[in-house]
This record gives sequence, structure tokens and C-alpha cells, in this order.
Amino acid sequence: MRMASKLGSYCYHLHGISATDSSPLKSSGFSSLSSTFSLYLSSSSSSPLRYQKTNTLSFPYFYHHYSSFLSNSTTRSTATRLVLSASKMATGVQETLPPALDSTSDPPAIFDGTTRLYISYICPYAQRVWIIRNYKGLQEKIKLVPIDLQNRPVWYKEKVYPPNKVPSLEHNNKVMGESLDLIKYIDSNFEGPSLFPDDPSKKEFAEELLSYTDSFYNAVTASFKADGNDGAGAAFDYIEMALSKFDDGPFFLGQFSLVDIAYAPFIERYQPFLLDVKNYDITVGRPKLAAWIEEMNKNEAYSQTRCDPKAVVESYKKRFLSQL
Ligand SMILES: N[C@@H](CCC(=O)N[C@@H](CS)C(=O)NCC(=O)O)C(=O)O
Repeated sequence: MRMASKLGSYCYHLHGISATDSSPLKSSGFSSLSSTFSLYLSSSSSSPLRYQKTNTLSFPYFYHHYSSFLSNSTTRSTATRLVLSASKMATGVQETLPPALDSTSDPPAIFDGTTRLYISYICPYAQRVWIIRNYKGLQEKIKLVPIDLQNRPVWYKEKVYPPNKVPSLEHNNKVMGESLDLIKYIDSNFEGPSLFPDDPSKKEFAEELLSYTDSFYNAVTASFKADGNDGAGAAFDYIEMALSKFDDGPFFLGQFSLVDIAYAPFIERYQPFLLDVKNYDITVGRPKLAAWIEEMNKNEAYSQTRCDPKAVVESYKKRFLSQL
């Protein structure tokens, strides 16, 4: 059976995994970011095909909950077999996105117990929260409610979120806003692996990087209208330095975290815009940044939220260059 041989080979690799080292899993073809898969359990090695399938797991969820189990010798000696399905797309969550609500749309049944994430498909702040919702596999628990910001429904300000901005999150009869607060809130209040480090030095650096996001935005967008690229260059040099600090992975804190989520929607927009308008390639001379972008683009939770780069360039030209 095709399935059996595939599963068997991954089973072999998985037996080598340890709680702190996922490289056997990675070398067996699983990317830490792009794979979602199911775990198959069987209590007997002699009946390898009688697996019990779990729900779809994201890699970090799997790794967080099962890696110590996999490396536990007692577990292995009872011949428990743990197998991952390699067919990542068969189990991945590919969502059909709902249409944006506008001034003609009725409001949802606010405070009916449904958790709702109000976003705009083009808003980088909202995108942060959308990414973490996808990454933690909360597509069924947190309903996306896209809003057309150009033609906003009045009920959004009146009934949902008086600041009248996206993102906002309706949860437990409250509506909260501010993207950086929301990614932390979702990380702490919903299931899935933590995306905030325990390690004190990483924690401190995470806070430093999160508080730099606005300065980063200001420095890069100010450079759009300036001569030369010094302002943007300095901001991206800071990013390159930040990405060099921890060497246990290609992300800001080594492993994927809230910090990557905070920066990705902005870097995604600045890269094509600076290239198109200023002929400035932000990755030249910045190998860490180039590797980070490549790694991020493999992340399905993120790639499902990405904007069309051509549309970004056109909208940024109107927004940032029209007064020139
Ligand atoms: N600081 C806020 C910024 C949110 C924000 O500015 N969102 C924009 C869309 S990208 C918005 O809703 N603008 C509508 C408006 O200002 O009226 C956050 O981080 O969530």
C-alpha cells in the first residue's frame, strides 16, 4: 500500500526525535512551518495499519505536545508506533475566504458566543492577528469577519468597535483591539503552542523588537519620499542584526514567534514597493533577511494571508507618493 510505505519511512525518522531537537523530523522532509499533518497512533507494531488518526496538527502544536512522548524510551519499548502522514496538503486547512462586509451588509449576531476576528484583507495590522489564528489552527474557533474599510458598515463602529479600526477581536462578550495586544492575547488564551519564549533573554529581545515595530514603520515609510535609501537601509540593518542574534533557527528569536508575525505583513509590503519605486532590493547584503523571507513564505498560515505584491505597489504609490 502506497500509504503504508510512506508512513513507515517517517516512523523511522520520528523515533530519533528528541524534545529539544526537531532536526530528524526536518531532515525527513517536514518543514517546521509549511507542514500540517495528522498523527497516527497504533499500540501494536504488528498491526501498523490500524492507526487512530488525530485531528490535523500544525508542526509547532505537534512538536510541543508530542516530542517528549516520541523521545520517551518507555513509550517506544511498548512498541507504540507514531506515524506522521506526509501528505501535508491532504490535511492542511485551506480556507475559502468570506467576502468583505460593506455598508449594505447586515451585522453578524454580535455577542452570541461566537469568537470573531474583524479584519480587512489589505490591513497589515489585521494580518498579524489573522496569521496567528491560522498558525495555531484556530480557523474553526475564530471566525474571520472581513470588513470593507472604504465602504464601512456603520454598525461596525456603533456596535462592534468604537475606534472603528481593524483588527478587533470579539471574545467572551468583549471586543478588543490593537494588533500587538491581540496576538499576545490569542497566544495566551487559545490552544496551541506558545509563540512567546520562556527564555528570559529571548523574552527581553522579543519585547524590544515588538516595541520597535512603530519606529520601523516610521523609518521605512519616511524613506519612501526621501532621496536615497539611507533611512530604510538603517531600519533594515537593524532587522538584519536582530535576525543574527539567535542562531537556533532563521527567525527573530531563532524559532518562529510573535515577533515574526509582527514584522511579516510590513516587510511583505516594503520589499516589492522599494524594489519597484526606488530600485532598492532590501535583501542585498542582508543574507539573514533573505533567508527569513524565504522561510516565512513557506509558512502556509502566513502565505494564505499575503497580499498581491502588484496591488501593494499600486496602493502604496497612491498612498505614499501622490503628494510628491
Ligand atoms: N494600532 C492599530 C492600528 C490599526 C489600523 O490602523 N488599522 C487601519 C487599517 S490598516 C484602520 O482600521 N484604519 C481605519 C481608520 O483609521 O479609520 C493596531 O495595531 O491594530
